[in-house]
Amino acid sequence: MEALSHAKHAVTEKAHDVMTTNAKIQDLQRDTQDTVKATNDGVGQTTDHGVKIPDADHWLKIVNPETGRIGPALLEDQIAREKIHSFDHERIPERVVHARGTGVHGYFKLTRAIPEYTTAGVLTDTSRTTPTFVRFSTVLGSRGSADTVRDVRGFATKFYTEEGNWDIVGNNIPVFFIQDAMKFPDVIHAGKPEPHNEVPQAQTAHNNFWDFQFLHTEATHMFMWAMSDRAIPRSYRMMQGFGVNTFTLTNAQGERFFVKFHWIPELGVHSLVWDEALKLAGQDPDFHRKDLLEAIDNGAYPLYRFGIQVIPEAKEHDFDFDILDATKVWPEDLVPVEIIGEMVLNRAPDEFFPETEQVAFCTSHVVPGIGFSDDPLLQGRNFSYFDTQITRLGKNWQELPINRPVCPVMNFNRDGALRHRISKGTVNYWPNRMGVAPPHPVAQGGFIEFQQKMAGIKVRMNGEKFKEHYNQAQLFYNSLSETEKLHVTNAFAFELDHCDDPIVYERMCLRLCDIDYDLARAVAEKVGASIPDAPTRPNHGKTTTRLSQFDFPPEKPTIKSRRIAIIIADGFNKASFEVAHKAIKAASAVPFVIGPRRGKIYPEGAEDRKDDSGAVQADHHFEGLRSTMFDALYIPGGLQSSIILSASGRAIHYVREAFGHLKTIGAVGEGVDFLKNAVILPGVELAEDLNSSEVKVSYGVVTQRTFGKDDNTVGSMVMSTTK
Ligand code: HDD
Repeated sequence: MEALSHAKHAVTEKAHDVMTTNAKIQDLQRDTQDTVKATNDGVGQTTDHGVKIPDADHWLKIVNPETGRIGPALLEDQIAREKIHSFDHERIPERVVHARGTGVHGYFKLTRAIPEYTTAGVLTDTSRTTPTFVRFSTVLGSRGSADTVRDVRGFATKFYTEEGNWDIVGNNIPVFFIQDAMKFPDVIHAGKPEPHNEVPQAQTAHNNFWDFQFLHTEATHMFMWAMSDRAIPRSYRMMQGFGVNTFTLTNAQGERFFVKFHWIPELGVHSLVWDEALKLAGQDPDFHRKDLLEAIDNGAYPLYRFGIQVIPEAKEHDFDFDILDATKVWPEDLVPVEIIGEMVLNRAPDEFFPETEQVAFCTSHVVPGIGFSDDPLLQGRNFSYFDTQITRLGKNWQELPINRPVCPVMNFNRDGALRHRISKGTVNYWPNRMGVAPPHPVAQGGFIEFQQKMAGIKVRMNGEKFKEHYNQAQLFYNSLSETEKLHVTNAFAFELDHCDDPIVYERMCLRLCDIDYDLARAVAEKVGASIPDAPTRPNHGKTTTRLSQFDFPPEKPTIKSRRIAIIIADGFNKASFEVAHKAIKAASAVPFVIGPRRGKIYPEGAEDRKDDSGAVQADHHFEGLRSTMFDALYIPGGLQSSIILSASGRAIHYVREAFGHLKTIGAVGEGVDFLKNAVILPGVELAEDLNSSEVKVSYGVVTQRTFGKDDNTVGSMVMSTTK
């Protein structure tokens, strides 16, 4: 995969640098050391204090000049010691949540100015290009865990605006498990590996997680999302992002609006199927990370529309839910999303640790014109993020290259471990006799808090409407397609099967009765739980739009950047190979040749392997890169090839597995015979029979992904909406 994807580079490195630079990239160049150039320029290795190193491989030792025997290593070797000291301290604490992640650079363009809502420059000046850095993550797994586990995905964006950094620290699911930040340690402890044996890794399928979910009823809406296909995305490029919490915008007239932030991928929302996700976790734990980098490498830059939902202050109480409750969505039929901008991700970091690992987000980082609401989850988050960065990165974490703003920074916060900045001058306090560094009046861009009228008594509670926990859980479930509902059922069945304490799975099935009785019955039947004869709470039956991911197809039908395996063996038909290969490339998808061996595969007429002029190089063999790594398969014609493939258990498994994962499979000529041999199931029929010159590669809307007439098309490659 690597070798091939590099061969596919759409842009040269130099052109790429010109195309993808921005104010933040230029800022980072100050600290970037080009080790490749350093070698070419004859700059060899030095110690950290700059002394040239004579030998980077051998510790200083005593040698017996007579026997030539090497004696003990000498502690005096300051060069070797420095290398080991540095290595011994390479690790910093991983993030307490969202430890596993990957980041990339990009930029944000405002397409519609919104001065009616806010004074923020980044949301009112359409001439600006604002640099961004985005880190995608899973929540529960440790830093080395797999990408495709069932989990919420983090979607954190740092905007380097002209007025300072603005962070939207969001997820790919619009709601959260808890309403009040004080519960965060509990929900995370319950989900992370259990305390006595540190098992399981990166899984919610265990007693403690589901024990907490039952007892903590406000989590109900969120766990329905976590059991849906949203928690196993096909790609970071194909999932939505949500700010989740309610923020505020304030305009020049001092009017305040409540706001929720949305990212919507141009490519649409797509997921893996569970079996695929499980297998990928072993076959390629870096699947999502590599997918993102491969797309950027190939110039298929991910693009997300930026949207806002806005509620004027006067309408705060017009809803049957509290708009400050992070366990609730603002249904889009009540509050439509207004698209006002877009973000393009177009550059991989130069080095993972200083950029992706050291990037540090804070919900409290907003710029003038954007503010907070009294959402009790957000209020606690505003404390927690800043605090955790101090443990992870030290007091001066905001000076790190990836975190520092592109606008001037001046204040009298000073000293502390690893201070980088050197401030000149004789004073480090305000006010000072020279008038150095005065605060900025609001008229000159100083940040202003909204002047909110407050009165009340101290209590430990939340608003009255926070007490309702089931309506939107039902709304979400009811709004899913039948396929998605089935996947939710299967997800619960998997998770609760991994809970061996009957209290846990029995209670959870009871809880499902509060949401949907059919769902509860189906899960209880599978996991051996008993449920009442009737629902404990009737399903209100309401639905809404844009909760099902079927409501988010690609903006334009496209298979750009999709990976398609062409399966061949010796004796394949060259014409039908080439027509598909060309069509796949023309559609900007990525073809991979998969054969019985990584090497030359000989076409019809050259099966004796003597003439290699028409041979095609296979990129991988069947066991090297499995069908799980691809979005679709194509099998060209060729009698001998078909016979070899039909006799190969591996090849048959390849096709069957892809079929089981609901992938599009195209075949022509004798390739169809192999396909029929591999997948003979009752009710399965080929959608179309084309000859090789008619091969089409396209995107179409496919709702039911079995191998029948209306779905997977043989001969033409049609990607489905949920894959
Ligand atoms: Fe959080 C990290 C998203 C609630 C405390 N959170 C973190 C990251 C994301 C989120 C995407 C990773 C950022 C990165 O890539 O570096 N968190 C959310 C969302 C929440 C949420 C969408 C609900 C709306 N978080 C939440 C609460 C608390 C925290 C209620 C604490 C009271 N989150 C943290 C943290 C982390 C974090 C401990 C760990 C690493 C970090 O902050 O930088 O402070």
